[in-house]
Amino acid sequence: MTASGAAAAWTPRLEWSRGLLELDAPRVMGVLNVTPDSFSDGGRYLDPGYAVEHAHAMVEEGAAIIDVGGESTRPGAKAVAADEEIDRVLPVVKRLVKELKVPVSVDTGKAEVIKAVTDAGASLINDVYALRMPGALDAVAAADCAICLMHMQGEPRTMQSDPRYDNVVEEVCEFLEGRADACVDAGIPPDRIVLDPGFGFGKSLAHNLALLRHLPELLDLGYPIMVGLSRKSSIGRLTGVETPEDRLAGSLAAASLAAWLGASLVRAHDVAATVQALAVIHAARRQA
Ligand code: HH2
Repeated sequence: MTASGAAAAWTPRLEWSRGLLELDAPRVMGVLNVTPDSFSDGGRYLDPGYAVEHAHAMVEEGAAIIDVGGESTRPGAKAVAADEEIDRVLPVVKRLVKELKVPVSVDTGKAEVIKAVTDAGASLINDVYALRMPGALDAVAAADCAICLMHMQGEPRTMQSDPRYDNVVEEVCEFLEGRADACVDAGIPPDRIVLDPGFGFGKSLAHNLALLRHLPELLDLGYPIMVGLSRKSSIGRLTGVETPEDRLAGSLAAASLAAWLGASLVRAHDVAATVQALAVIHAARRQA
């Protein structure tokens, strides 16, 4: 499989008015879930002290951005009210914005949470609903931040019950293009937008594999691409490894393939190992 020519000719970057993330090489977004029920690190970083310590450790390991989540989106997860989500993430975001040398992202789709964390200095909103929740688009347009728009079919509680597409790659591209257009129409500059096909979000294993193989078609939309495959159940199904924490080798293979095909950001739990794998892929891509 060849590295995407489009990606080689174009150097993606992500900007917002107080900052810039150069994406001239694939970067790692470190996952920090301050939730009791996330599928792989749930309950571990509910204490803000542990959460901040883990964020520092991920930055030491080479994370270019830290993504703080206060509500699990795993299939069947329970919804969390906005004020509870704010109570979970805001103390952590405030400390990370002050203490870290890398930008802070928040994984949320709720307008109230977006406003609270961007007022506190979060640089990126990572929204698995792609700004479709009430008020979310306006909240990002009014804030000084970048936005990751992710594709999801259905909603977390039911999304894996029977996902169906006529052509998953075309439909995901169309959806993401539409959401990016909505952002631009709302006044969000295009260089603040990153797109994510949403692996595991209303997708079967076959859908996930098709999206991975066809990642260069998403790149043709003209925005940097982020992927989140780390420890996910599709890696478990392909490898037969049941425990999410034990899926490192499979996660690295998937991250490497995505980076080879042009992904600029890889959302990962195992930062040091992912940074190492992407360094090799980047060197090989430069040669190509
Ligand atoms: N995956 C998860 C959460 N947020 N955001 C983007 N952009 N892309 C993803 O693939 C993605 C995401 C699920 O992983 P995790 O945060 O580890 O689990 P949980 O949702 O259970 O907290």
